[in-house]
Amino acid sequence: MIMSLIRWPIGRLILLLNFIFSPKSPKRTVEEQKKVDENTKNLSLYQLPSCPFCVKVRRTIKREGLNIELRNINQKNDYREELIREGGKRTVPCLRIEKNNGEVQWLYESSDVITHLQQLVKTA
Ligand SMILES: N[C@@H](CCC(=O)N[C@@H](CS)C(=O)NCC(=O)O)C(=O)O
Repeated sequence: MIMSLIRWPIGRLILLLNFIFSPKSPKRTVEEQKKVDENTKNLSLYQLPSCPFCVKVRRTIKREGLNIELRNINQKNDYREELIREGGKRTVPCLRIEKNNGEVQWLYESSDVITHLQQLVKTA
């Protein structure tokens, strides 16, 4: 009870600071952006709005100018259940990576997700 009372204002503060100090997206040509979008088209991020680790990943998404679907696990039970059933645990952030052969990989740990996203931008 006390923890959720503390967590709520901290979450709001994180969102406010994130809004004020929002990173800028890079300027790309249409062609360049198309290549990046192609590399990230099969990704979706399971996350929560005020989770600091999710904010860190979303800031990378913005800074790198990526179009990745965000799936709020509190907004849709299906997302939470999917994450637990297929990913193995309910920790967020988690990046769902659908490979070209249909195989799905669930990548946990914000730092690993960020490294993966930056790698995709480099190879675009
Ligand atoms: N080391 C992880 C920490 C992630 C984490 O602690 N996420 C919290 C939300 S802020 C969470 O999902 N906790 C619930 C759980 O692990 O079941 C990361 O960097 O991604």
